[in-house]
Amino acid sequence: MGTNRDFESVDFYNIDEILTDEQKLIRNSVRDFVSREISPNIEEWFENNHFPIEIVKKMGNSGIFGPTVNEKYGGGGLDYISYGLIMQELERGDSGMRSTASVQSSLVMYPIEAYGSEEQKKKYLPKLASGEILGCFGLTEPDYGSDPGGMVSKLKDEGNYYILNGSKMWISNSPEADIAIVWAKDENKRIKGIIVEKGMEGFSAPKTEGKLSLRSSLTGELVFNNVKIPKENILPNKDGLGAPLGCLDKARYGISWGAIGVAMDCYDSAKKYSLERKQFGKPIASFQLIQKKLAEMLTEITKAQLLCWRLGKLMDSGKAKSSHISLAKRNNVEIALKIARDARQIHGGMGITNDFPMMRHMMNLESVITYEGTHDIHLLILGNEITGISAFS
Ligand code: TGC
Ligand code: FAD
Repeated sequence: MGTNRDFESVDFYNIDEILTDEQKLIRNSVRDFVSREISPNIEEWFENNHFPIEIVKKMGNSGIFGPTVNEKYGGGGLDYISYGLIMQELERGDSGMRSTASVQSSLVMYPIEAYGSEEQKKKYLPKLASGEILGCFGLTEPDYGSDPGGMVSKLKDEGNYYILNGSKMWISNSPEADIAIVWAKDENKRIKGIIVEKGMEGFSAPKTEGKLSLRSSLTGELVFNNVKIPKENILPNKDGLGAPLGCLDKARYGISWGAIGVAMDCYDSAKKYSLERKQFGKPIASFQLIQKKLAEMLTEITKAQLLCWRLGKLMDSGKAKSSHISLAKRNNVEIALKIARDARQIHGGMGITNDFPMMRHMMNLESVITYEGTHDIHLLILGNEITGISAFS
């Protein structure tokens, strides 16, 4: 019982039959990694607001970083369903752990591979893949969260180099990151991607304190005070708001799968608890209201699994639209949050303790439903897709 119980996966529609042997192998190896390296420690890390920096190398050694990145740069060269399954398993362990991997793979390695020069790819990707270095992604600013296009961080061309000024807020991994992919406007108001390295003069990354969510993940600011940026640190192959938003698509896709991991963990715990816990002389699992909750959880998990599998196929064939990804991120995080709440109720008073994972998952999901585009922003992205009318401008 509890966070460390033997986890049993949910596969009501035999989805394993449509996964390849390689995909199942990858999923099972990350599942073992989580059971070995994360689940035994996560409640303590969460309680102490501790990010275990040593997990970065362990994840790197286990092939968790850059699964879709080309093998010649140290990536896994895998398909998007494999990537999704990795995220599902990690987030079953903890959303903060999945966050670390999402940022490294989708928000740091992806832009370097997709928009970087050959030199940048060779310099950074193998080290990011192995976990030798950790990255972060700076888009959000204190006054520009849902509306990143309004950002005021500035890049000024000084001939042989650029000067970067501004600040970023709510940045996952930032206090420990060796490099930051930062988005700022040049003098033509065009958004550019910049690789900022730890130790550059005028650059600091203070930790954000007082978080009641994602407590095993580090969050901080990025502050740039006349930071001198060599010209070779600019990502040359894409600029404009579409560049950072393209990275977000990959991370949002991973979150869609990750949320299923949380939902499965809560469902598994609730099912087992309800079969063991007796009230009125019988297991609480025999009461219709408990069965209703469990049946609804299973239904939503199964729908979410099918949604993600199909979305993965669309990603692999290059046909996934941003709005497809918004639908999945929005739906799956919402159902995971409801399942976490219902599972907590099934555990009664015990459900509020850290003997069980639901409260931690619930608190984490309050960040997940906010970052990478809030729940309502994804709804409006879908509204735009349906009507052709943007509610933003
Ligand atoms: P809009 O006019 O719609 O678009 C501007 C340009 O971007 C293009 N575009 C996209 N390109 C690629 N992927 C997407 N998803 C795209 N969405 C839009 C678009 O075609 C256009 O291109 P062009 O060439 O015509 O200029 O932009 P808008 O200013 O109206 O804003 C649209 C909106 C609100 C949907 C967008 O800004 C948005 O998604 N806001 C939410 C911000 C957000 O998600 N921030 C996340 C920060 S990172 C983070 O949270 C990491 S947490 C990680 C972790 O720990 O796991
Ligand atoms: P706001 O944009 O101020 O939104 C506040 C409320 O207003 C929300 O409910 C929102 O839905 C609503 N709202 C805003 N605009 C509209 C509209 N047009 N119509 C209707 N409602 C609207 N960012 C990064 O760049 N990198 C990171 O690594 C990163 N990690 C994060 C980690 C954590 C733990 C958290 C909490 C956030 C992280 N973020 C990161 C930032 C995250 O992406 C933003 O918090 C998010 O995009 C929302 O921005 P905001 O917090 O400024 O909220």
